[in-house]
Amino acid sequence: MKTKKSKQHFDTIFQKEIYEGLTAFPKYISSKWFYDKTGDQLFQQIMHLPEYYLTGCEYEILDTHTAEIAQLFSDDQGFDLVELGAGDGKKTKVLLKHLVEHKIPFTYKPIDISQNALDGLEHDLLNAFPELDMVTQQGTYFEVLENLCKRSSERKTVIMVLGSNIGNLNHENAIKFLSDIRKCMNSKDLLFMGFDQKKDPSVILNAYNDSQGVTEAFNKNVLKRINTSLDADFDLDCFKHWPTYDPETGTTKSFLVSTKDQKVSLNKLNLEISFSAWESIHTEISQKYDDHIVDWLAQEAGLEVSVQFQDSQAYFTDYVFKK
Ligand code: AVI
Repeated sequence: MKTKKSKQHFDTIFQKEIYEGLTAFPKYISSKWFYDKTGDQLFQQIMHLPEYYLTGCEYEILDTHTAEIAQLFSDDQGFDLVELGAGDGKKTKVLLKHLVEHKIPFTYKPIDISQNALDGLEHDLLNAFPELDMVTQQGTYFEVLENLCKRSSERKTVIMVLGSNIGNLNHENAIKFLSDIRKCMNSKDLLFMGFDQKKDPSVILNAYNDSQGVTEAFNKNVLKRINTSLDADFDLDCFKHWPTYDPETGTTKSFLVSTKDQKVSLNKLNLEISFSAWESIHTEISQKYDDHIVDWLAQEAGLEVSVQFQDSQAYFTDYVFKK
């Protein structure tokens, strides 16, 4: 067994990143690896948890301000509604219903990394709205933006990113993500994006530490994924799910904390990792925002906030950005 970073060969980015993260100090794993089939299902469950207010708040925004939002998006020549990370599309459905019922010309273009999610979404939406003009695309944000940049049509495009997905990026990467989007936007295009807001720290902490333990299972699922894909032997019972929230920075961080001295073998990587008792693996950030932070991020990325919509508790804000 090798424990040092000697010349390693990796077959996949997953292997490379898991190797790098678990041999670093302090240890880390990117939350993008949460989303295998089980991870997708657990996240669907999280969105229905009473403590996970984000989904309900954003639904309220879309439901309350549907007509206003539809008006903002509309264009005489019709428009393309590109949704990044569409998932099951539950929240978008209210808006789609309004657009279809009011015969506003548009094409819905949901994009997701998971073909499974897209198939389910297509089936569900075409059942509900047979007249919906819909083109699904499977891919990463990066691939999607590349295609968007290459488009030749002058048709207005509205890019939608719901659910505060941007919160899983640190500020540097969030600015890069926003800049990448801006580079693909024409003058009449809009970006509609959800940002979870700073609020009572206990409300935030509970959202990442639900009483049914679904978020714990979601966090630990990444170890299960490593066990399966990399022939590893993580004992999930010997790690504790530990979310934190820092009200100064607005950053929620999730960790997996080793409850004892232990060694874990990742046979496919020919690697043995040692954990000291109470050593952590940082697995996720879920950034919380206020208007100042969002204005700053937008400015850094060359964007401008034109309108914003908030739920009745001021927990969540959807911002509309233009170039
Ligand atoms: C997808 N993302 C915005 C979720 C969040 O709130 O950071 C993922 C999640 N992690 C734990 N619970 C939900």
